[in-house]
Amino acid sequence: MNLTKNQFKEDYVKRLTLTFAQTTTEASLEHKYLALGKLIRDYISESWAETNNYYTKKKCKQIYYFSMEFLLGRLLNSYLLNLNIRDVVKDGLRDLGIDLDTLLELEPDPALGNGGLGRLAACFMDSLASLGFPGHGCGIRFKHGLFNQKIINGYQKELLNNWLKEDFLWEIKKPEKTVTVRFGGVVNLVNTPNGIEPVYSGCEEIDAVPYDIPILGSNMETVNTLRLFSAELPEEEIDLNGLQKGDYQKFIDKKFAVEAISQILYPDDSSFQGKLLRLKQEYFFVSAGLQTILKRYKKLKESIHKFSDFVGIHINDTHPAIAVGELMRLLLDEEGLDWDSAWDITVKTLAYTNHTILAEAMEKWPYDMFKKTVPRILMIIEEIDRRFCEEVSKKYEEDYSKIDSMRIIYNGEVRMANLAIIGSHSINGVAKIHTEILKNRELHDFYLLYPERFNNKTNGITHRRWLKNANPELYKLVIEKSGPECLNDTNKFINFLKYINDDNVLQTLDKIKFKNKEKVVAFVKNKYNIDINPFSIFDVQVKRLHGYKRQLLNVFNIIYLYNQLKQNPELDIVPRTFFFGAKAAPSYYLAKNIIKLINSVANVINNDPDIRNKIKVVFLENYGVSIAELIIPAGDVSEQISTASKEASGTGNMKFMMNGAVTLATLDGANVEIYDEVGDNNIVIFGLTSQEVMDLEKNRTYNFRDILNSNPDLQKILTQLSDGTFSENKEEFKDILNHIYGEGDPYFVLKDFSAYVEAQNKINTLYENRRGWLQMCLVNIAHSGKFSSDNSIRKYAEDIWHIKEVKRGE
Ligand code: B1H
Repeated sequence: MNLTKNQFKEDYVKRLTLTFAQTTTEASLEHKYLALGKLIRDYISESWAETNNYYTKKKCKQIYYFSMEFLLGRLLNSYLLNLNIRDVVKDGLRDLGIDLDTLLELEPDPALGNGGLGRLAACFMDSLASLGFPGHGCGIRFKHGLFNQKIINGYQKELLNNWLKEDFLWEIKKPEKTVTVRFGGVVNLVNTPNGIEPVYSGCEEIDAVPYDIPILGSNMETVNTLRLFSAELPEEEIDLNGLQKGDYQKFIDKKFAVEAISQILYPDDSSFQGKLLRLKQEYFFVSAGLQTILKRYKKLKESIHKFSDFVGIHINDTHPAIAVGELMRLLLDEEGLDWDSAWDITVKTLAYTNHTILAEAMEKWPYDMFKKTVPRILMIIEEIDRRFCEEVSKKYEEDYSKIDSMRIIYNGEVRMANLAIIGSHSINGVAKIHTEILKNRELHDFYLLYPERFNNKTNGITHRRWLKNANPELYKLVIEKSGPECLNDTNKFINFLKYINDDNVLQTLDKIKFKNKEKVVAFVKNKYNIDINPFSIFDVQVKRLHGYKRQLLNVFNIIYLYNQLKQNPELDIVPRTFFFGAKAAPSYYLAKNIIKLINSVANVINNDPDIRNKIKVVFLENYGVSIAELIIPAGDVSEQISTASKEASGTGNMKFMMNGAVTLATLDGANVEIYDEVGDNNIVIFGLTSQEVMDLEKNRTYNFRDILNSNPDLQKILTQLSDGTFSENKEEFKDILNHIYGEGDPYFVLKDFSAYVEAQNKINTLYENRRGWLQMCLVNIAHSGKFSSDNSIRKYAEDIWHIKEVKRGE
């Protein structure tokens, strides 16, 4: 937008005075921040209304991205950047004696997601709006987002996240758009003059109240909507009469049970718990979202048969897969369509992304629970299942194993992935290798049945948040050197390659990285009172804690290095700082035990004078989007070391690359594509391949003892886990020891250990050649443009959603 400094100052002072009846000198920091936020919201609002009107007027096809999680991160700085007024605002505030960066730190970080899946949804929202696509988000307004992690004596403690403690600046409550969601009860189908109709009795009705957040594109024109629903007790249920009689316990209990639906985000990443409340959450936002979409559609006055020409709905993993049943219900019961028409519309409207092949993450609801909670949806799903079996048996005749593997209801469970696949016209994986594994192995039978539905859409990240916002100096350098065409097309980052032999550019890269590292040094000193060396290699593994992500492999190498340095304090290595940031699901004991190990190892190493500060270990508490924005720009080495075949894509890998880190990786997920881009000389690859892992799993031929018996270094490390080296309590690391000795090292940590140590040595050697290292960083930055979520979204738009960019002027 066009805004002069003086205009901004005038607007700001006015906003502050009108809102808080204070001048800039009297106002608290909090009020200064809130006034700025409210002013920016004003600036956005006009375009927001215009965008919506335009979409309606032009009857643009609109996409709704249904996701349980949206891990947005702080929004104020993004809004400023996208409005292109950050500099004006910063200067204007400075004139008023206010520091913008201090205000930005006051914004709460809405943690409405667990990890990659939720962050991907947020990057996609940003890209949709920035490219000018009509695409919105639909999810839950969790009162409490992902827990805040506190490390106490090395253990993870979970604290309640209370991001809504103060008003959230960016949401607008829309009570008039409330819809009702129905749970439980009994449904009977009765014959009426209008045909068969469901009659409900004894169900519970809940209000879904929408809160809208504006998603502002960098094109300064599009403002899409992220609509999050909150569960409330309908007003008519608030029986004041009852309250007066003092009989309010029942009312309180009911209110509590209803509001529970949007109280808290389940903190599990990649594991399925089968909890009733979770099923209710899923149906709650899906039903509310679909009802809203249908209402809006009706205003277009188009035939319901054309629904999929105007609406596309994306199912982000199986969490919203119940949309298949709910859309059918709305079309059959509310719109009165026949089965075949309703089914045709449903399949054409829905598309599904699979994000994992981990068996423990697969959503399978107990049949009885499903029936009690959403009886009408179960009836419909049973009919979908019956028809599906009929269709498949025509094709495969008596091959029951095929039917059993694909049908929805099986063994007393409702399988949500099967439902999503059968009810969608498109099924995509999130990286090439992941999609291949889906097609050839996990979903092979479905692939044979519906080959045309399967496609790959490699994940991406928005460079606006992960470069422009998190590492502005590097962004400036890339744009300055690679040309203004990079502004709108990150594929042009490749022009940066021209500078591979330009010492000035390489030096500038070095300086920028160093400054970013110094910021982390100051943060770590201030927060943990640990001194770290900004000249050391910053080796970073930040992501959720999970066995398959193998933080354990990283720690084993650190212990190995420690042992080496103890034996030979003269050992010539480049100083290293190992950073970890990871939350563990509260009930995932192995993961929590690994956190304890990291902290115990850190404590020993950081305080051992023999080590002479050659290595340091830092655990960054409460890892989330805000910490990521600090640490990723400072990373030299990006640890992407999952057991091959297990990490569907990864997106942290892309963020590090874009910020000029060298990836140390297995050939898993999108690492494979990063490798293909940058080539052998600009990435360090090690370990088992996906095929090797899958073969070992299939043949059950892996025996960790074979590795252990021939590797004294590993024997020593495992002994140290129970001999008092890292904890006086010799039982301390029993979950980890059981993971190896009891479970047989399911993620091949021991198997890949030697290869990993070798790869780490290679990193050391490469880093010693400063110029060569900086050249590798440059190559990585230049190739990172390929992994922009803009590219991913363009492909979704073209292949799956069939929508075009909207230019309002036209
Ligand atoms: C991913 C999940 C996930 N895959 C269950 N699956 C959840 C599964 O609450 N739950 O029950 C929550 C999340 N998350 C991640 O998606 C993959 O592991 C990453 O490899 C991938 O990059 C990311 C985005 O596609």
